[in-house]
Formats: sequence, C-alpha cells, structure tokens
Amino acid sequence: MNLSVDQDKLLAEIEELACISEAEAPIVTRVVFTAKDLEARGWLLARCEDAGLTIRRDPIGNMFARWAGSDPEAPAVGTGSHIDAIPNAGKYDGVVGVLGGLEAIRALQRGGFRPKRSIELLIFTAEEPTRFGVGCLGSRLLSGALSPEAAAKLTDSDGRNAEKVRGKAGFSGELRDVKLPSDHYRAFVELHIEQGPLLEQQKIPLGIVTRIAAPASLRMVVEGTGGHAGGVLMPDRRDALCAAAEVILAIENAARASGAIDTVATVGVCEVFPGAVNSIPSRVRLTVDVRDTDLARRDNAMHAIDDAMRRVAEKRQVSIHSELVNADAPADCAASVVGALSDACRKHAWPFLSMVSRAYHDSLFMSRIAPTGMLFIPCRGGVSHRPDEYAAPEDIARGTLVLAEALASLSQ
Ligand code: HGY
Ligand code: MN
Ligand code: MN
Repeated sequence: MNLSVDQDKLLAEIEELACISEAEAPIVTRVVFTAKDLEARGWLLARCEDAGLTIRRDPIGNMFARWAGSDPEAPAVGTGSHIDAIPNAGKYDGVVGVLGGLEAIRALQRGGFRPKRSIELLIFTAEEPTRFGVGCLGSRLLSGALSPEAAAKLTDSDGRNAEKVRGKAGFSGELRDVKLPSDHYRAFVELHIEQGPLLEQQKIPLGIVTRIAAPASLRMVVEGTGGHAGGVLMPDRRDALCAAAEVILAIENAARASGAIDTVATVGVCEVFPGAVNSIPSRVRLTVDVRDTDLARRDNAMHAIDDAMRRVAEKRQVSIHSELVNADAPADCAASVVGALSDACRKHAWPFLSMVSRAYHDSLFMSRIAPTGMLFIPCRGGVSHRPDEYAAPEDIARGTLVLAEALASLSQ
C-alpha cells in the first residue's frame, strides 16, 4: 500500500482552524463551549463529513467521526485529540492529532485501503483545564475516570454550572451515557507535538511514548488581614501575599528537592485581593500543578507542599486552605500500539525515540479503556502553550504518515 499525505491541504487546514480564535492571530485562544469553540467544532465536522465519516456527538460534547470497517461490529480503532486551546496558545497543541488523524484517514482512503475494524476520529471536549479547572473532562467521563455526578457539580471560572454551560452549547442527554465500555476500542493512538525539547535536541524526527506522567492539581486560598498600606506597621501585619510567596517557593522546592528531574510543580494562577497599590493583600488564590512519571514521588511532593502550607500558616498566622482538583495515576502505553507505531517508523527507516510524556493528554484516560499509544513530533525549542508554538510541515506530514500506517495495521 503506497500512502501519501496531502501536506499542503493538512497545513492549510491547520492555518484555517487557527483563525477560529478568541484572540488575534498568531495567538490561538479557544476555550471549551465558547462561540469560537463551537464554530471550530462545526468547521471540523464539515470536513469529517466531506471525508464520508459518520458523526456522533455525546452529551459532554465529545465528537466521533467514524469510517466504517468491513466488520462494523468489531471494536474500532480510535485516533484523535483536542481542539480547545488555553488563552494565549499556539496552533498545533491537540490540532495536529485531530487534523493529522483526519488526514491519516483520508490518506488511507486515497490509498485504496479498506479497514476491517472501523477507524474513528475522536475530538475530546475540554482537554484543557482552563474553564472548569480540571483537564481532560471529556475523556475522563468517557473512560469512567470522572463520575457524571462529580462532572455535573463542576463550575467555570465565572461560577457557571457545567451542566448549564454544556446545555447552552447544545449538548444534551445524560452524562452517564458518555462512558464507553473497555471493549469499545481495539486500540487508541494519539498524534501530538512533544511539548518538550528532546526530539529537536537529539535531532530525532519521531517519539513513541511509553509512559504518560501523573498529573495532580490543587486550588489554594491564603487568607490574612488586609489594611491600609501606610497605617499598619510591619509587626502587625498578616499579609496574605507574603505568605503565598513563601508557599510558592516551597512548592518550587518540593519539585526541585524530589531527588528526580521528572518532578515538576507550577503555580500558574495567583489572584491577589483587593489588588490595590495601597492596600495590604487579605486574600490570595493560587492554582498548583504537580507532575511526575512516578506516582509515589509525585505524592511525596504533594505531602511536602501540605507540610509547607501548615508551617507558613502557623508562622504568619494566616489561614491556608487547599482543595484537591485531581490526582491521577500515570499511564503505560500498550505494547501492541507501541509495536504498530515502531513498525511504521521502521518501514520508512525513520529513527524514533522511546520517551515519556510529561504533558498529560486524553490518552492518559483512554488507556483505562483501550490499549493506547502516542506518537510525538518535534516542536521548535520545545515551546508549547504559547503563540510561537511551531511544528515543521515535514514533521507534521511524517507523523501523519506513521499514524496512517499504524491505523492500517491496527484496524486489520
Ligand atoms: O497541561 C497539559 O499537560 C496539557 O497540555 N493540557
Ligand atoms: Mn495543552
Ligand atoms: Mn494537548
């Protein structure tokens, strides 16, 4: 079978999708269930229909575009990713896996391939935690990692209930119907940019993921006593921001002192109240993201953060409360999918690096219900979640071709 990827068409589609954004180009911002997200979904589904795929949307908005195989009852082979984007992001995160997955299917169709098992493109709702605070909302529900009851209680940053928001976005039905059984897919493969520098540094064009790191996130509130910046003398202060600053450095240290390079911790949001130049901060809200490829080490870092919170609260006489948003296990990729991807790379004599994914992906949750693997392509400087995120056309096309070959072998 001689497959070829229509690189020009694929790149043009990536550019077109990037323009469906709440921000001016080259910035991509596309938060779940906003007008731009819905517009992007409509744009994408039209392309899936052009490719003759049958569309299904589930109650949380996960979208499924299926190419029926000759044995339609056999568990399908899934591929896909997400098209939602955090604020001030780039055009490749998630999109390469969705549009690359669509082009892989079209390349197989053009190459005269006929799958035995159906091949299904999945576009997951809310891979990014931006709106509801938890990442991979769609794949968590689909895999059973999040209960419908817990999902229904989620609220967005404006306090709007997730149930109402999804209803307004046109997604109805019971959340309990999102879950798919473990035998629904024979395999799931996700193509994604590496979101790290290793492939570029080692000049290797492809990465085959063996393990996906374990993510955890917290929300933290530090409450002190506010007051006049002139009238309150230093010994009388309970400054919430100074306390938060100590906690933030302790969070950084919990990762740095973990004994392994694989532990990472990030305070991505810091909201100061009242936020006036001449008013002592009385309340600070923080979000904390902690990850490691090793679960025990990740949890040790979380315990160290807990200890630091107590120590600072005592020392500075402030109150510090934290709420666990998620603490997920790492995932090992399936040998059958890793094998299909490696065979496809070897067929073209393309070198590949076996590697860990430090970013989490919908594959982290798909691995709970299907043999799952990921294929990485390089991104310039390892940059992601920024408007200057960039993947070279030939890398995108190469990843798409390897994905197509792997889908062909898995769907036989
Ligand atoms: O944060 C992540 O790892 C993913 O990009 N949402
Ligand atoms: Mn992302
Ligand atoms: Mn992503």
